Amino acid sequence: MSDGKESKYAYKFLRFFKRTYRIKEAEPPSDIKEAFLKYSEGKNLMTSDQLLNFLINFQRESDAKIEDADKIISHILQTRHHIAKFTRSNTLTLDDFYHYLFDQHLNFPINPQVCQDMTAPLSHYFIYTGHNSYLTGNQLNSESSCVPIINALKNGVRVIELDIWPNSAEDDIKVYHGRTLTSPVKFIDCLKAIKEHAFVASEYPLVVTLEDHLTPELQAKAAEMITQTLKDVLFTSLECLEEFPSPEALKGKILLSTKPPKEYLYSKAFDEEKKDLCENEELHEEVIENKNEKQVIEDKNDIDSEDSEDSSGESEDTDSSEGKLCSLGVHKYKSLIAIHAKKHKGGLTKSLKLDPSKVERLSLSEQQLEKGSENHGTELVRFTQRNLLRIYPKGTRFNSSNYNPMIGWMHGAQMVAFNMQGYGKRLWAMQGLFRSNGGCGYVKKPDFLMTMDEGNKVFDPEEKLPVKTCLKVRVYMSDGWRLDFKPTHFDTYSPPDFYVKVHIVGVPADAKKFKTETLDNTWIPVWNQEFSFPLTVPELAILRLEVRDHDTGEKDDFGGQICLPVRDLRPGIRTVPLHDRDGKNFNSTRLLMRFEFV
Ligand SMILES: [Ca+2]
Ligand SMILES: [Ca+2]
Ligand SMILES: [Ca+2]
Repeated sequence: MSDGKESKYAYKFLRFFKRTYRIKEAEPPSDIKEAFLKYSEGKNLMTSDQLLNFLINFQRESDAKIEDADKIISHILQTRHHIAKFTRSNTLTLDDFYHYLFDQHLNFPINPQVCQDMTAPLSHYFIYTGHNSYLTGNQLNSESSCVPIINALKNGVRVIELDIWPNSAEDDIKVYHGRTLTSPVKFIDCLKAIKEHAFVASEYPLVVTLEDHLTPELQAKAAEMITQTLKDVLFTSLECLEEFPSPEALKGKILLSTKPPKEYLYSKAFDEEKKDLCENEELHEEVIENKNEKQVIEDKNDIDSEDSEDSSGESEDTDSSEGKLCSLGVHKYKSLIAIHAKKHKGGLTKSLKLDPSKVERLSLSEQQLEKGSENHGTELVRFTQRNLLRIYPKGTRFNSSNYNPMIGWMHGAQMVAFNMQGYGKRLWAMQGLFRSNGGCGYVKKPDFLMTMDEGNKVFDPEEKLPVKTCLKVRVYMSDGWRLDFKPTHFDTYSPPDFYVKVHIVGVPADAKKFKTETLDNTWIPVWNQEFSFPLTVPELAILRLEVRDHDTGEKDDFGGQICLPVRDLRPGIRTVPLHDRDGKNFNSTRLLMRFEFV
């Protein structure tokens, strides 16, 4: 990295001229020099005891052990000094020390382990949730495939959504985005992909939400496929759950979530008692509403009804005599549903009414939530203390874009469903939040969303909160670009002109944007600038970093990005790896930064 090396970069200039830019390796920032001097007690070499002292007191790694310091030193000596390790005892030079601090594999910015309590009910966590998980591209005519499902699972997503429909012969089940030109994929193939990859990134439970448009016959077939494919990893419960189990208790399990079918229609002979007037009325209403809904869709050619998980009008079209044959199958299908989805109708007050005898899942569109948050804020918070709330993108996001997740999170919504196949700052922020807690896909909700005061009052999202902590972020420098990019990648005739956007994505009171100055024509920019962020809800704050190359007369080029969960940031001097647009880690490109909570 350093050793006073100097290289040259030549750029062709106006065809005949060549302009040469020297690349001088940057010196360690003065903070690093000072820390070395202090902890090595003024010597040229730092021992492992001294390094340990630095880790504990400067980096605030309170549980660091002498073995950790020894390991760092021997790793650095092995990679940097092939001969010196035999001649020099276990100590670091200033340059070794700098090398260690600027190594993205040795000095990462967040805790890589699961570090939160995993024994609370599912409703206490934000869960990494995908929307239309089978789509490869846009919401209108892209292909459906198992590949995006597998990718999502590899990235730690814990809620997969499948829209299931009859095929044209009505003898098999396919997955696609209904009422659009998206091409289908077989349900059974999706189930197999899910089974195979469910726990590659996280051992905590996977929820599969089904948007069910099946006939009772095919629901029976679906039940068969599900039990055959998922077998013992499927979590089922005979009764409707009174409280959700914890992620810890559900490790290695898959839970199905959908609206239970109206099985009483087909099981008259088996279960006469279950049938009651009330339910009949509900069904009647539903038929009318479905008809209206279909009308609306035809009239407006609107696809926003995609998540009306009850929109299948099929059940009431089926003759009850032939229905009897599949009643057992439908019953079985119902018994596989661990998380019952609840229909949203008759206003939010009705949908958010609490039923102490059971817990359920409610789905709202981003617009329904936005509107609902205006005068149902505390009801939403109360509902999400025990029940699950899923928010989905509005249907007009044809290009698979995403929405502001903070509104959902501030109201306790566990499943803020995102289109995972694209990129953009919203998706990066979502990926950032779920880097927290070891990337296991479950992040504990802030305590204030889960508590009630003596007067039985819950948190009001409109309420102004006091500043809890202030995050100080220092951007020292960046390096590695020359190894990951061609000399002319950013500018044809000169090295890039980098600056860093330093944003906090968070609740409105916490959101803030800064950027460093632009440093012209250098592959190793040294900014050494500091920014302060007072935070009222650090649990939901995400540090968004993006490096761009400044250009005059055209749009600045994208360099690299990463979003980090503030509550998991490790204080001290840290190396922040940078990612491309799709979230793939560059091999060498990284930032050297410092984080402090004051
Ligand atoms: Ca450029
Ligand atoms: Ca330039
Ligand atoms: Ca430029």
